[in-house]
Amino acid sequence: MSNRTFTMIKPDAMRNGHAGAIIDRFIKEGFRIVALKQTKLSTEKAGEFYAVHKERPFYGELVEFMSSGVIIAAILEKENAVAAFRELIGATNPAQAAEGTIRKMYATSLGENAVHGSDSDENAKIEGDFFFSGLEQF
Ligand code: 3AN
Repeated sequence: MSNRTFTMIKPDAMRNGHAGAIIDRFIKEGFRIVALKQTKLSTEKAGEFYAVHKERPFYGELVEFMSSGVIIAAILEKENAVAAFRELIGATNPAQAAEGTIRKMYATSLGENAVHGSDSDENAKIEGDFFFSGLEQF
């Protein structure tokens, strides 16, 4: 069990002005910020990040959406971070997300669901290293 996870505030939440409230929620829920930056994915980089979903029918739509605007990428730390963070963000589909979760509050649809959260310790490390060098992780 690792104590780090990786997240992105997606282009929909950025456009809708929810970034500040979402970061505030991370901190209030006890996640420490290890690394954080605003950036924008090219379609090539978004395709690389989501390569595990290449065969899924929504891959093209996902890559197009994730490269459609700026995002905030962050590495967060808390005990049992991956599971704790997925609980905080809620189900992939906001219609099925529990009351009070970030996706319930800020996501608009299954495709545009406000935040990403790593699904395993292994992917948290891979995804964090995709965006941040060792010198940017404290
Ligand atoms: P999660 O982000 O909750 O781990 P995954 O890994 O199943 O969900 O999907 C990765 C991302 O792909 C989701 N965050 C969502 O933006 C998008 N996605 C998943 N399923 C669909 C779908 N049926 N249609 C459009 N986009 C989808």
